Amino acid sequence: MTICYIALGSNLNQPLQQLNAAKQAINNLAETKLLACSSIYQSQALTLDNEPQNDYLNAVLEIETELAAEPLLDALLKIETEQGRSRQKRWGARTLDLDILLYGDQCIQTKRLTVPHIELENRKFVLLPLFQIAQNISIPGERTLKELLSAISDQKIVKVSEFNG
Ligand code: ROI
Repeated sequence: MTICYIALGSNLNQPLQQLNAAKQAINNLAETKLLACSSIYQSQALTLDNEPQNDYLNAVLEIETELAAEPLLDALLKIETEQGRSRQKRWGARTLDLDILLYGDQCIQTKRLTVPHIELENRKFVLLPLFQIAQNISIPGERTLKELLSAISDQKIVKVSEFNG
């Protein structure tokens, strides 16, 4: 059994429903148990080119799974596809984004997967919900979550609701 943290994000096609449906789908994955979920947070889109995008809703789930990292990635990609995500441009608006943030204490570097997630330390919309459910976690090769969070305090993010769906 491995404890993993999954980030969820959506800014298209009723983001709240997208996150709720994704949570259910993750909860229903084989050999996987949902242990905890953060609240739901809203933030402005972080973009490369400042092209306007809808605000995002983001959350983080803690799961315990028997799936290895790549099969877990496949399962998450399947959920994204089933919820109507088309492969758009990088940094573009999206129906549903599911990212493996952490997979136990492993560092993984394959063609398809980088864990810890490569942008983890730059994104308050990931760090804040992660911190809510995993205050004391250590990130392989990184500083503590608290230190990472204080380094990026300029990104505005608000808690909008509990993640009950
Ligand atoms: N911006 C925010 N606020 N939340 C996201 O989940 C998110 N996801 C993305 C990009 C386009 C980088 N911006 C985001 O993929």
